Amino acid sequence: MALIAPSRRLRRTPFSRGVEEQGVKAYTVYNRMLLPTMFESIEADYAHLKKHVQVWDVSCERQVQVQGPGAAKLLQILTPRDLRKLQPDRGLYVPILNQNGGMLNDPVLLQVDFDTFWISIADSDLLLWVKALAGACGFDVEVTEPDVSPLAVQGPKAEELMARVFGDAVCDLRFFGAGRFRTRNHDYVITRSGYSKQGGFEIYVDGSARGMPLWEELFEAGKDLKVRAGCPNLIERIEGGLLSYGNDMTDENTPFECGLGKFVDDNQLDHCFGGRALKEEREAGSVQEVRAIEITADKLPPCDRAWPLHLGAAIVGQVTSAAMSPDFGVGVAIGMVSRGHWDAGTMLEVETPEGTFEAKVRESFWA
Ligand code: THG
Repeated sequence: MALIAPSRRLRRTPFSRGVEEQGVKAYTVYNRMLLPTMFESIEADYAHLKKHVQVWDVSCERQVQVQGPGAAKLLQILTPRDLRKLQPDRGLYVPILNQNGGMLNDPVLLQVDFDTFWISIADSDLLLWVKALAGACGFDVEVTEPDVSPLAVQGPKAEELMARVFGDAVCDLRFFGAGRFRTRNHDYVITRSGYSKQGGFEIYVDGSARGMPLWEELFEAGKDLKVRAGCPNLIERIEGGLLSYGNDMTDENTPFECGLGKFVDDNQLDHCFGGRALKEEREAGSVQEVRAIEITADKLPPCDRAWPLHLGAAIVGQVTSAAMSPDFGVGVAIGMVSRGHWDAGTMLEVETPEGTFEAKVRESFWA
């Protein structure tokens, strides 16, 4: 593929210099910002992530800050998840829906102060939607994009590295737990979360000027742990069933179709965007659902368009992300499959630009 031309529109991050010093080989664009996708190779990055610890520049997970007396009320109409579960010491994964119940984003929500919240967004312009809603409905809030850039520390040795920099107490965080931890005279919001299944943390770096010093501190502390710069890994996240907004779901899909029904609370459906559509879908059942798909192939092209799933002449779904898995020895994929064809074990065929392959619907890749 041709290069993507750098420009001011394609925002650099507080860590871009460090990422480039460590030899980033490919970037994608996410929220109009640079997101590394490869250092050594996707396969080598994958093997390292599963064994050691990596530091990821995920600044592109921009924060939509909602602050003010009306913040909690505004947030509750944005999502069908019951936000009474939200507390300063715990983040929540929250679907955000349009009027039809279509997914607008699938962010992580944090309460960083009494009336201050950060929505850590996936790749869609949620800032505009929240600003417009707040303004049009007269909520007493300010909606901004603060100078906050998440830095993820992921992999089996993430605890060891984080404890060295932030102290042992950081290891007491539970999954999606949040707290403030100090290094070099500054308290950072840190959560036990991140876009991998290898375990790890996310540091919300407030203030771009703190970026490179913290980056260097982490690499200095982790030398003997073989710490490397890394990034969300295509193979690992497909194996782990982590969905990618814009790839595996769009505003054409509901949270039920995306397997995110456990983040929909029925008692919220009268009060949030998309609630009515979700009630109807609960009654009628979904017409398609996201599934893990195993592909029998030796080689797969990049999945940069939807690949139709066939059962004979009929199209019964599409594959939306795919890669060859070194550990499983097959192609691993995520797709949407029509009702009647989504049971684990169902055999289909997937049509890629480089050939048609056998595709098997699976419960997941780890169970
Ligand atoms: N961290 C932060 N912000 C983010 C992401 C992140 N913004 C963009 C994107 N990732 C949002 N999407 C996801 C998708 C999955 C998860 C988090 C964010 C995730 N899911 C858990 C899982 O599937 O195992 C389940 C979460 C739960 O059970 O509550 O972690 O990664 N800051």
